[in-house]
Amino acid sequence: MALFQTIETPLVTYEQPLGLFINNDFVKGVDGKTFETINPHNEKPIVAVHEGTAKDVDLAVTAARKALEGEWKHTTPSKRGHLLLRLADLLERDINTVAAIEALDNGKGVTEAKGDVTSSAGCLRYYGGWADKIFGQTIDTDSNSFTYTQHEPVGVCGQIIPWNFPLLMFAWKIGPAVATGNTVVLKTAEQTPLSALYVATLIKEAGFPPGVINIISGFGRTAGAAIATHMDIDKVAFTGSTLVGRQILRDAANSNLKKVTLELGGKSPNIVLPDANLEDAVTWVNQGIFFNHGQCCCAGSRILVHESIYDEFLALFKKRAQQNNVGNPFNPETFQGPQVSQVQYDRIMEYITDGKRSGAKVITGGDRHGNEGYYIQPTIFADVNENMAIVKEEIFGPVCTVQKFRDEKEAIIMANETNYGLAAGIHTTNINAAIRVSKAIKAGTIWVNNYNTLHYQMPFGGFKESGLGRELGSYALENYTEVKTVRVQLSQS
Ligand code: TXE
Repeated sequence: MALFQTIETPLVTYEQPLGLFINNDFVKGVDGKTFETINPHNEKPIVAVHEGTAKDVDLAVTAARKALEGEWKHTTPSKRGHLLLRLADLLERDINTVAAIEALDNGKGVTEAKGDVTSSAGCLRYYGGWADKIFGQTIDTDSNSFTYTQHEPVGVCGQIIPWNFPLLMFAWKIGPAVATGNTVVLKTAEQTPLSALYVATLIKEAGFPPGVINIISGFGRTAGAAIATHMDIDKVAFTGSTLVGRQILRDAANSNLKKVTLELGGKSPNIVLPDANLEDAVTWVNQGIFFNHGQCCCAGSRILVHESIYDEFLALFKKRAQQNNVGNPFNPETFQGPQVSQVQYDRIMEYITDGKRSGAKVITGGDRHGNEGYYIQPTIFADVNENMAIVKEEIFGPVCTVQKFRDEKEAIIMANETNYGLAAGIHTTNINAAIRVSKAIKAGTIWVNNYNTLHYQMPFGGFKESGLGRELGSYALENYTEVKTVRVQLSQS
């Protein structure tokens, strides 16, 4: 099978790389396997890409190790920064192509996809700026010695990303790793391999030395597991399900105790206090659950509303959800496209069926949208209780539950009644209540009077079973550096 193919989209026609990206070259997998990626809008194959397995991961790790010990080691921090800035510029130059690939492969609306490209470029620039601002400390212990710390790259980093934000997750992962002088073997999700392969051409064009960033298309149990268990990978960063996150931690422990960061699932509460500006709250609650078709780890899927405004809120929210533009990703007006895959579609529809069966009331939605593609109606459930699966488990689709609370204390108890702790929202005009409730909620990000407004300058990650460590912001740099302490005994003459 070829290594490139021309693909036509309603927005652009472009050359799609199909190979694995190792040592700045597109190559076939050692086992000669390929797999198809499906267009979720019409359920038809887009193209087949070459599949990486453990042998290809080995080759990529060898390339990454060689780069780490060779040219990359001698690339100055400023130059590393410039390469990231250059890559950001190239991404923006090709925004229409990259956004079209995301719309095609993932199903997100092309306008949202352009937002992802801009945000990815912003993230790469942000970390490009950090590259020459990484420093340690000098520590004065006594007059006979000189002690300092040095922040060194961890080494070869394995990075495993999901399909919900294929490009953005790629940028979040490579940005801090490359800025701090590491090299990378990144595995994309099997549902969405295309955008990262296109960006690989930009990596080469930007001038990154061979082996610094290697990209493997492949499956979790083969290529993913090969990364997690590899003896020559020094760190693994993973975004995905909590189930696989646990496996990665076990794999790291059973192999070479590589460093691990995990960004996992969530069941985040979005609380509307009685004094909230109701129209604004409805807008953000809608954005909180239905943005990216509900396929956000931080989605505000449990909506908690004070009993005094519950009926009014529910009526407004229903109206708002029904206005969400669901349809073809290539329509610039589309807010919600199809779910990413048949598997995800089936999983979400099972939750909807289970919710109905267990007695929850469908306020709006509750069915598929149209008769082709993995489309699901924006769905709101009310009259639920805390034992229902739709209240307890991550659905990862356009489905939420609305519950009543009596007072702030009860809202906090309900909000924390979960094994997850990724995010939460609070809607109120009372600053005291906002800060009081923020302090009481066990979650990594609290959005007050907004939701899902992630930014590359702000750390992001989970309490409890939502993960380990923080991505983004300056906090992410710590994941990618080892601190070395040097103590020098001074001669007295
Ligand atoms: O995730 P997986 P799936 C949640 C969400 C969703 C559910 C299942 O609830 O419904 O997970 O989605 C790779 N070793 N999230 O099945 O399997 C896999 O190839 C190493 C939340 O897609 O966790 C892909 O690259 N890697 C989430 C990545 O892990 C393995 C985003 C994610 O796939 C592996 C996605 C293994 N044994 C899903 N098995 C978030 N936090 O944003 C799989 N992978």
